[in-house]
Amino acid sequence: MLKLYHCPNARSMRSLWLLYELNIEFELIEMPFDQKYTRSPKYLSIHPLGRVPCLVHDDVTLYESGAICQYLCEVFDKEDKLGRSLMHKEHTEWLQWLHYAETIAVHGASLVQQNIIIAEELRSPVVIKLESRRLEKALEVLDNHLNGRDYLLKSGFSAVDTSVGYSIHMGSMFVKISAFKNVENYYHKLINREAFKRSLPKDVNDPLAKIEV
Ligand SMILES: N[C@@H](CCC(=O)N[C@@H](CS)C(=O)NCC(=O)O)C(=O)O
Repeated sequence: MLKLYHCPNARSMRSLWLLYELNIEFELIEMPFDQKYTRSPKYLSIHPLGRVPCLVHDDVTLYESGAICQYLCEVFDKEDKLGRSLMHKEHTEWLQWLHYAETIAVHGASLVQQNIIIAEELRSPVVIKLESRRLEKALEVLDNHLNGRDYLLKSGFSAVDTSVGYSIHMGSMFVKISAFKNVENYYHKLINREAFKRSLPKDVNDPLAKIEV
């Protein structure tokens, strides 16, 4: 049994996108991004912080999107089509980008808090400016890396493109990615993938969206 707990547009989109890229069967538990669901006693008994993503595979429970990415590749991608296992020459580079995805995403998450979640009177223009600048810096490094490359790794598309791709997707709500031409071209390649499109939010009122926590 393979199950993914997911909220639309949240970091769990990384795991969902990757599951679609891997083309394996799984059960999707989609919840609205609402503490009524994410902090329900039932969900807290699965993920003690009540966040997403959370992946349950038989007796394994994982709740870090980076770990989920690595685990899914190790278990379901023995031929290293999307993963780059220990002996692969791109393994260390793959790992670096897997975690760099969070270096970008933490600033996006902070900007979600500042611009959307917290009450207007509690928002800080200084924090917004600082986090936007740090996000841009992280994108600048990525832009330099992508010079002359189609994807993060020379060998082509891999699972770490879903991790970093989601971070750009999130960051693009707050900074202009058109300022980073290589990032912009890369992002457009990623968002045209069928698996990415399938991971985009559906209407949570959709009767197919399964809510059971
Ligand atoms: N480092 C974790 C971060 C998980 C995380 O913070 N997820 C956010 C959504 S992007 C969440 O569930 N927030 C809900 C909350 O904090 O209540 C990962 O990459 O999985």
